[in-house]
Order: sequence, then C-alpha cells, then structure tokens
Amino acid sequence: MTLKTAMRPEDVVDTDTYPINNPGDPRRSALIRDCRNQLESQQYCVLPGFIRPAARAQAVSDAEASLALAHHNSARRNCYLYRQPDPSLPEDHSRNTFFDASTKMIAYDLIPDPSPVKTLYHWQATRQMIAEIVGVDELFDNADPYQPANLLCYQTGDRSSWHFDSENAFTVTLMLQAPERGGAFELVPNTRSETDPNEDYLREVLQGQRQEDHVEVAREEGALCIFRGCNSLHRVSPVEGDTMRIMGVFVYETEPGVIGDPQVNETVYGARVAASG
Ligand SMILES: O=C(O)CCC(=O)C(=O)O
Ligand SMILES: [Fe+2]
Repeated sequence: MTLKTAMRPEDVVDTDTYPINNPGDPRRSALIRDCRNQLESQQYCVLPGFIRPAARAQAVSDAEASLALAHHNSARRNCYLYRQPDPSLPEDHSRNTFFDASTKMIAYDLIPDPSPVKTLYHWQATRQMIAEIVGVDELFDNADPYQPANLLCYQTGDRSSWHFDSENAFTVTLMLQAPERGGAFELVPNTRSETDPNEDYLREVLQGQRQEDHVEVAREEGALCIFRGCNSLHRVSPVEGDTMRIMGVFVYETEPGVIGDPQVNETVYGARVAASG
C-alpha cells in the first residue's frame, strides 16, 4: 500500500526513545556522546529501534512495490569496487582479488515521496543528529536524482563482497527487514588509513587469514547504523531464505548541491539512468 500523505517525522523516528528533535533533552546529549565514542573506538555505532514498527512496515512495503524496477547489480569486483584487474601488479594484490557481489538497488526516484524512508532522510533533526555524531558542523542532503536515499535489497544468494566505501567519510544504513538467515554485516575496523593502504595486512584479510579481526555488527530490524566504511573493509554474507534483507542507505554531504558522477550512477542504478541523461 502506498501512503497518500507522509507520516509525521515523529511517527517515523521513535522520538520517545530518541528525542532528537529536542535539543534541550539531556538524553539527546547523552546519545550523541555515546555514539561519538562508539564511532571513535569501533568505527561504527548502532541505534536500535530507531524507527517505529508501523513506519518500518510501510518502508518494507514500499521496497516490495518497487522491487521489479530495482537495478540488479551482479559483478565480480575488488575491494575498491573496480571490475578490471591491474596486470602490472602481482596476482594476489588487493587490486587483483575479486569476489562476487549481487544486490538489488532501488534508487531515490523510485521510492514514493511519502515513504517513511524519505521522511526520515529529509528531517532536519535526523541530519543534525548525524552531523553531531560524525563531528561536523552541518550536513546537507545529497542533491542527486538517484543517490540521496536508497533501498538496498538482498534476496536469496545475494551478498556484498569485501569493499571500502569510496566517496563518503561515513555511511548511514537502516535495517528495514532482516533475512531468515545469513546477511551478516562484517567489518574489519581500520583496515587501512588515509595515509597507509596497508597492503600486506589487507591481502591477508582478503585471503581469509585474519578472521579474528572480523567484527560482526548485530543489527535488529529498525536499527540505524553509522559506520566509517571508507577505511574499514566490510561485507554482507549471502542471504538465505525467502525473506528479503532490506536496508535503507542514506547519503549526506558536507556541502550543499552535491550530485553523483553519471558514470558511477549508471553502474549502480543501471542503464535507465544513462538513458534519461
Ligand atoms: O547492506 C549493508 O549492510 C551494507 C551496505 C554497504 O556496504 C554500504 O551501504 O556501503
Ligand atoms: Fe559499503
């Protein structure tokens, strides 16, 4: 069922537990402090039960309604999201280590405007909370027609292979529907740094020799997760069973008016994006 009018943001976000719209509430300050500490020490933080059950159910039905239009991304790729090897580098180099990934991506323009996913994304209180958690003065909505808020769907066998998020200093995801089995989100905190590609260690992780360093991030339905995916390798294990894993993915920017690279968009959202210019 498509909503005709959007839910109020307070009916989407559980503001009883997370009073993010009330700057004077000491629970808000405590939340920001906790999340900042978590992000600092483990490269991710989780806010369980961030959205209310009715909003979550609506977002799930929005995803199911648009699934037929989703772009099926299925590719062998390396952890930098490239599909081409580099013959000048050794065979076991991270650039030449490829894994299968398969996901279905519902772009922003395919999500109904009244969807709780968009209400949550565009709410000033959400944006401001995230800015404070990641430690910047102000964040802005991404201005691309396709990128700002997406629904990332994993059906049986779908998975995301080890990768770094290339563009953003942090990534925001919302677990809308958990699968019956599989679909675990694993992270290797600080696999590399801004100044050090850490190739020797990275190669060991990619070859499965550093399993003790994998951190599995448990996320219940309704949980918001903020993680620093640009230097921490992460993946999602293959989903099993009939229940689709559905993840909201939100992109915020540190300046206004940011749009995506058309070529990247075509890879992520499919040929229709190129056709429409
Ligand atoms: O589906 C997930 O939990 C992770 C998705 C992901 O890696 C990302 O959005 O960068
Ligand atoms: Fe990622």
